[in-house]
Amino acid sequence: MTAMPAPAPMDPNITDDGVALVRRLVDAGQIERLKAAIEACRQTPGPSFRTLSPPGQPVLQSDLFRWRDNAEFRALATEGAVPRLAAEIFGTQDVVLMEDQFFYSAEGASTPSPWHQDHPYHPLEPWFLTIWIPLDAPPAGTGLRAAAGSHRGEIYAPVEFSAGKKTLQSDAAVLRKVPDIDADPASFGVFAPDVDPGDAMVLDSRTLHAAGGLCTGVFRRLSLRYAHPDTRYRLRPWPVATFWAEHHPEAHEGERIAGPAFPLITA
Ligand SMILES: O=C(O)CCC(=O)C(=O)O
Repeated sequence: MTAMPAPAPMDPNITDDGVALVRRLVDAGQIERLKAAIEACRQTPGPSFRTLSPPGQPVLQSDLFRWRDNAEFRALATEGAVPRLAAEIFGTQDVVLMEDQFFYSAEGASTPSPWHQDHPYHPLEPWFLTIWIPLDAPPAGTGLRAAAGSHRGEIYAPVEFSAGKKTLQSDAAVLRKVPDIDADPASFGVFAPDVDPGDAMVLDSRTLHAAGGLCTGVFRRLSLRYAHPDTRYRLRPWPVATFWAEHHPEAHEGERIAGPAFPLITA
């Protein structure tokens, strides 16, 4: 068994700040293949595909779980630098692949991904990781923004992203609403670095973040989510993402999530 290398130095730091920036995680050749993979997936939408923007507007679209039928997404999610980064952060040899998700903003799209935490969409504990990777240079002001340190605070209600078919199981209000971070970004310690295609922003699932906005060109990006191997179901009294009912309708409190739907990857 080979020892895990020490985590790469990161600034800010995922443990202290709940967000970190990693430069040049994905190379130019893989970026081009992933752009083609997004186009192929848009032509063959899966069950989780959504047009998030209102009808009649330049689109913001998203799909999840395409690692299952697309070789390029599978390679990114299960081999090489991305799962290795997740394993380094967890200090483990294996990680659970939860999901891959792409976001496609057409030129002229203006629908944002609103401020939210990834944690409350998932009936899981403990926290997990999102690795967000732009494939195009983000048009001005549309890159990922994260409220540093917010992973140590309250868990807020999940926010419905979609103007059409819903992504949440209901709109029951059980948790408090996300505060208006854009009204006073400095007081929330918002971290919004300039990023290049292939860089990665790494988020603790409890960190408040937002992205998107008016896109002066096509803007494609990916989020890969990984959990610690010992992650368990924690059934929620609030609505979670609709896909949980499809993937594991009989989940039991305390059961490990690693299994065929959420594979254990050796990084
Ligand atoms: O890129 C985006 O628009 C949103 C990404 C995001 O918030 C996420 O994957 O949780």
